[in-house]
Amino acid sequence: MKKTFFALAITAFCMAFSGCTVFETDTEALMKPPVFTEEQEKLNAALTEVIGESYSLKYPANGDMNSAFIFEDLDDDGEEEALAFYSLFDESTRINVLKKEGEGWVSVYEAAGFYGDIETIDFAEMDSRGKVLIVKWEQEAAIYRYGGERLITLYRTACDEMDIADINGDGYSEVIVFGSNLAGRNVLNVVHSSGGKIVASDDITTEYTNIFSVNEGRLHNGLGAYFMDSSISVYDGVVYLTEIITLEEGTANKYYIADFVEYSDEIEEEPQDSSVIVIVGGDYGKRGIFLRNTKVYCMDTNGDGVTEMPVEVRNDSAQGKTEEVFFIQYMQYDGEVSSAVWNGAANTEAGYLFAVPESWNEKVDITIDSSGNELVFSNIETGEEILRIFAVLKNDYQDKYEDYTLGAEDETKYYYIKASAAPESEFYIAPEDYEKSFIFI
Ligand SMILES: [Ca+2]
Ligand SMILES: [Ca+2]
Ligand SMILES: [Ca+2]
Repeated sequence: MKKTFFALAITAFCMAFSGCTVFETDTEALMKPPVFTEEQEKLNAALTEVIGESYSLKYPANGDMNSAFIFEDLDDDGEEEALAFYSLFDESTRINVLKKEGEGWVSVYEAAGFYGDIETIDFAEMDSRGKVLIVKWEQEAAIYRYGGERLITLYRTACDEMDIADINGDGYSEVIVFGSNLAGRNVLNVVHSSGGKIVASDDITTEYTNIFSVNEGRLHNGLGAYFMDSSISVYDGVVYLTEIITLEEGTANKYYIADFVEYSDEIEEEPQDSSVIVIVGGDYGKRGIFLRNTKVYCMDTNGDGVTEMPVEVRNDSAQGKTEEVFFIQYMQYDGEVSSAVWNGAANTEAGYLFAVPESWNEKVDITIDSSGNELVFSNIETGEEILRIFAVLKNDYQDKYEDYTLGAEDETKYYYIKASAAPESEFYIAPEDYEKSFIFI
């Protein structure tokens, strides 16, 4: 069964791994205590029969599969097997495969694993040969295939973190292995199936410090791509960066937004063209043109299956201000030119983007009203307020919003809008357009 490419808008997801450096961490990822069902008791008995009583079961710390025994039809023969991970006397963790026999279970295969805990367990199809088991050990990742009552190690590698995604969009999964090289730089490689073998691409050096969003998507030419949005630390804070990884005929490549979106070479000297992004905080070279201040990420904003990349637009009037909020454009590249398919602003703390006409970029100033974390649009020329947006948790007190209209809601919040522009104004947005103007992030 092939994985379906997800083409719906805004399907980026944040991954949460504990104890990692690559991805932003989620402190809620806790191990579940073992609670044995009747079936698990039988498995426990089968395991005790072959290895004695002095073992301790290991639970994957993260991911969906975090119970003591994992049930899966490993060889796709219609019968579920069970996997158990355990260690004896604090030695390396071992894997045991059990199969059902009558009412009980018997152990059919036993394999050495690696030292330490197990972080995640996944099943995926990396080619047409069927399912593989992917285990992220503490410092390694390993890929196994089960068949003929044997568990074969197809591939193993040192690994700080990993992710599983269909990078090239062919319906089969690849494994992205994150690590660092001898020089201390972050590197990744793409483990994929090629010519009947599981192989790794060459290492790619990457810039990220903390990845906060990954998105399987497609580039303009239909090529599948893995969009990584991350923060990097700079001398005076944090900026955000997109790196795009592809797997093209077995070779992994990395792109930046600057490879798809035109920019002015003069940009770092003196911003002349205000329709172009101006983020200057140091000598970042070409790739640095699209470092941004706003924590937004790549997504398919218009649902056409092609992923857009966010860039910031700064109007001239905004220069010299200390707390700037930028217009954001989601850019799509057609192979020759790039164009904005979405234009608006973000309040990343409140978790939304709001679309406004591109004509506003030159005429409107955006601020975040720090007292209420409201996004405020105002006329640069007159200073008059045009529109403000306030996000409030649904279970918070709602009384204050008399002058506001409910613009949209999601599971947890109401998004209220207070519009001050008259209907004939170029800064008027009709209330019936509020809801579709939001993208929740
Ligand atoms: Ca089976
Ligand atoms: Ca693939
Ligand atoms: Ca799109």
